[in-house]
Order: sequence, then structure tokens, then C-alpha cells
Amino acid sequence: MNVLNDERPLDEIARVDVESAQALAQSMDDDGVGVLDDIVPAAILTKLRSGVAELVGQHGTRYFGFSGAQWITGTCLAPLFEDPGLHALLRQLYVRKMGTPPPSDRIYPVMRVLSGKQGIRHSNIFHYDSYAISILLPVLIPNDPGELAGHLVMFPNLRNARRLAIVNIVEKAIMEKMLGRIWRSARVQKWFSAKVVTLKPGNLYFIWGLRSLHANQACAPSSVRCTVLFHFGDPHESSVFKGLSQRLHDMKLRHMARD
Ligand SMILES: O=C(O)CCC(=O)C(=O)O
Ligand SMILES: [Fe+2]
Repeated sequence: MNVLNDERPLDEIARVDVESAQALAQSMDDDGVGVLDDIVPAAILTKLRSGVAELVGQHGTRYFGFSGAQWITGTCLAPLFEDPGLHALLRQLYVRKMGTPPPSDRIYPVMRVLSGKQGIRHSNIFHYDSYAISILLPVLIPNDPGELAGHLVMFPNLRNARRLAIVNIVEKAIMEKMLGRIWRSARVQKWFSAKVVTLKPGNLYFIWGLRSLHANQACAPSSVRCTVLFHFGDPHESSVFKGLSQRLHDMKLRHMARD
């Protein structure tokens, strides 16, 4: 889907229009993913990539990430994060899918950088997001011929949005922990009609994150892959079980960060 404001300066992020909601929701229902093309221009991607290169210089070739509003504030992605059109669009998508207003209007931004052997450890980890809608912005995707790009692979809309937090947690535990490895198998991916989403930097990819089991594919340890995620609308935000599950998730990330 192309945005209309093509007259914008070359270094300006396109404004997102709430009117895209209907078409995006339809593609997310039918194909698993809805796309807004060329939202972040090349000039901004270049800036972001040089920031990422600096960070890789500091952190080394390993996996690292940032989450929460703090890392994005004041960066060249802030206009996207703060775009009222994007907020209205997310709200509208949430209401359409969940039938209620979102528990909050907060977007949870994440930046992930995969490189080195640890990058492989953080690939093919199939999961459901806690959020009804997830937007993926590819910033840097390896693209040398013959190189593994680390595209997104998903089982679209495998389940409905669960009502009870506890049911959600148990189901996640079964699908992600007990059956986690099964989803990596090419045969299983074929049986369950997994979809590989080819990621093009600058586009926004919308998925029903809570309903679609998904993971990034691996890329070579020598390459760097960077994505930004915007998560929106956690229906279980205020559940006590949720706090517990979040702590377990944080523990897992810390464990994975060990060499
Ligand atoms: O980086 C990606 O391609 C996907 C990451 C993801 O699914 C997540 O952070 O929830
Ligand atoms: Fe995810």
C-alpha cells in the first residue's frame, strides 16, 4: 500500500493515515501481514544504520536491544513514534480486532540488533507477542547475494485473542517452550502454511502479534540485522499473571545474554 504524501522532502518520514486501517486489517486477516510501503526514507535509514554501526562497535558482535519509550525519544524515529496518524491507526485496528478500546494508548518501542553467534541464538524463537498489534520496521537487513537475510517467518492468525490472561500464559508456554523447536522444522512450516515475509527496509509491516506465532530467521554471524518494533495494545496489561510472566521473560533474556 502506498502512502499519498509522496511530495515530502527526501529526509522526512511519511505521515501515516488512519484511513489505511480497513485495508491493513483486511490484509492482516487474509495474508497475516499488512504493509505500508516506503514510510521511512533512505536518508533516515542511513542515519539509523550509522548509529547501529557505532553501537555494534561499543557492544561487540552480539545480540542487544533497547525497549521502552526512552531510547527512541529525540532520535530521528521520534516523528514516527509520535505521529498522531499512527496512534489513531493503531487504536482503530485494536478496536476492530478486539471489540473494545485499547487498555492504553501507549506504543511500546523496541530496537533489536542481531549479530555474531548470539544473533543466531535469538533467531527462530517462535512466539506470540503480548500485544494485539505489532509493527515491524526493518532498518538493516543483510542483502548480499547468497547471504541469509533473516526475514520474518510467521504462522498467520493461528489463534484468537485469548480473553483470560492465565489461558494466554499457559498457551504461550505450550507453544513457545514445549513445542518451541517444532516450528523451526521446514516440514512443519509447510504443513501449517507458514509465511516468509521478505523484509524491505523503510516499509512498515503490521501483524496481529497476539494471534500469529512468528520469529525472525537467522542470518550469518558476520552480518548485522536491525529491526524496530512498535507494539500496541496488551489486553492483559493489568493482570497479576502478566507481571509474573514478564519477569520470567526478562530472566530468559538475561540468561540468553550470557556467553
Ligand atoms: O526482529 C524481528 O524480525 C521480529 C522480532 C519480534 O517478533 C519481537 O520482538 O516481538
Ligand atoms: Fe514478536
